[in-house]
Amino acid sequence: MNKSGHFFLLFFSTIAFSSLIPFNLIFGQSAMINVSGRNTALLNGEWQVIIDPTGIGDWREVWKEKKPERKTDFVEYSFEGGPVLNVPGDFNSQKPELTFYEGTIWYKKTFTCDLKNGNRLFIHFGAVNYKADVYLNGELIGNHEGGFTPFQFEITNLIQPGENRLIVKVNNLRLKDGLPGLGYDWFNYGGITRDVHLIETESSFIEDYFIRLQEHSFNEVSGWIKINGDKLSQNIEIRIEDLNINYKTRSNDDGIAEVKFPAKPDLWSPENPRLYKVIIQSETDSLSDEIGFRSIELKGTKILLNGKPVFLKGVNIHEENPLKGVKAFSKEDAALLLNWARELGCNFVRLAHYPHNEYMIELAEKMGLMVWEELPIYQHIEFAEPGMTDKMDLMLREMIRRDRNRCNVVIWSLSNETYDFTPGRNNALIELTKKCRGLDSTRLITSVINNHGYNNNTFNVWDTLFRYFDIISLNEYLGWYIPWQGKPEEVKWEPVVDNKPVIISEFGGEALYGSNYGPKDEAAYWSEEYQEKIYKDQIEMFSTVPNLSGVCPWLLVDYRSFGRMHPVYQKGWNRKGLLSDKGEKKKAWFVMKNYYNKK
Ligand code: GCB
Repeated sequence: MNKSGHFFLLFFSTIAFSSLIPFNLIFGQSAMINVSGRNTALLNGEWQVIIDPTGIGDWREVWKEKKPERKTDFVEYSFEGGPVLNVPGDFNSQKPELTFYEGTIWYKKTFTCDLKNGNRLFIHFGAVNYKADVYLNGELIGNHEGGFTPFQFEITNLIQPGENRLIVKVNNLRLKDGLPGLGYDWFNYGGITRDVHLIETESSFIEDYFIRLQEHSFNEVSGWIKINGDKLSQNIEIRIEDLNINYKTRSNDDGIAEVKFPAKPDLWSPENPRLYKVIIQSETDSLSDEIGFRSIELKGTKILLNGKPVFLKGVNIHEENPLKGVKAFSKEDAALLLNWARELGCNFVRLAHYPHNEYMIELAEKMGLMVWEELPIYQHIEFAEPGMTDKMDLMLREMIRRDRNRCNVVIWSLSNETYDFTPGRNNALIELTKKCRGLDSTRLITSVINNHGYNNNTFNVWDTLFRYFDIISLNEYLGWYIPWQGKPEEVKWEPVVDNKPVIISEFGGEALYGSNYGPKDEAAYWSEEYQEKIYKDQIEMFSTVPNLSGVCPWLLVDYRSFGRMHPVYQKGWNRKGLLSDKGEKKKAWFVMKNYYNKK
């Protein structure tokens, strides 16, 4: 089948498929799940690159890799003899001249591939920040927008014997209609930032599944499995040896198999992060996963984990390894960040402000850390820009699809600190919330609010969008951006914030580790004592918050952000970490740890 015919079919079958199935089974254009459990080859390592600050590579058609043919010819670009960059990894930290770079870099990798007759081949990117145009053997095969979610292209009919040339145009320019948009308080690490895999499958394979505890039950597992390919209807078995389960089901003509069977698993929790080896076997494919079973739900103003009230002892984390000053992407990076969180006494982490790499989620699950996962719908997003809601929907589907089988993900957060005066904002977020619930009703949903006032020591949450979410998540910086107006333990709340649980999703202030420059009771000297006092006051204030169900300091460790320009105290780092960028513990760390130990 030729290429255009192939894509037409894919597009057509998606449309036909969606009209046949209920909304909560719409799958979008996203990548297949459980990559590590499949037959893969990694394309990580050194890639040749062309740095293209003016963007002229499109005009020169870099993907064609033209070569001089006559004696008088010359070509003004070449991958040969040029620099190389490591994949996965951000490009900014790999070469000094790329530190501040926002623009295009062309990446090239060659590979050979012996595809078994009748099998299919996909190229899968864990994430590319921000836009990717992917070319194979001189042809554009597709593109993707969004820096934190996976995507793939089928290349079964596009590979050739011998060497194949893969070229990816990566562009990390911030965009007015991007997600996130033009302004954000973290480092815009560009590049092929996560693993790249070739995935070989049978002609029909298990593309996706959702296996979890049935809501409101501890004795039943339910979900579905989706087959992709020419043999959609298949006998499928689910085996969980440790539970003596050998369940049989069958996919229908759309490739969907229903899953429902009794089981009495040990429930996953921070105290007992029990995972079960689950084998899914169809007639043509077999996959293994480690799945945990738990319930997370609301009862009035309480969050219940496995039926019991739980207080979320959290911390905010950006996807950055501060010790190396790089975007975090590896198992080792995940271990560094999550071990710190555990040392602080957390049972919960807010992975801000975009979906982090899979290693973070998987390791957190093994360590017993509940996760808040978030979309990069941040502050001044232009909701009314054409195509914006489609981008948001797609990113939502990509995020949920990748991680819905990870039981430690207990909260989907759809946005952070958007503004009620932005045209289209309320409607867009209300619709997104409905879609999220349609895709996954087994988790709690929130969006972070910081449209509130503070007068006469009274906190007034006037942005009532929270009525649409399960949890009211509030960012407040009393004691840092907003001076206290009375005793912290006497703060009043108006209106009494509904009958929902509240999480203080951000609070804190900046301190430079070891700062000894000026008076300790003045903010302008970034002292550890000033930050420590903010934490002590905040803890006093927590007792005044109605329905408080969790807190999340901003944040675990200092992180790079070029908007933080003070030449003595910041030097391009947001210093709100409880740890310095070298991992040193600031005084506030001990205040927070002590609070969590007693909680
Ligand atoms: C916020 C944002 C977070 C910022 C933080 C700060 O409200 O949600 O992304 O980085 O404040 O440090 O000011």
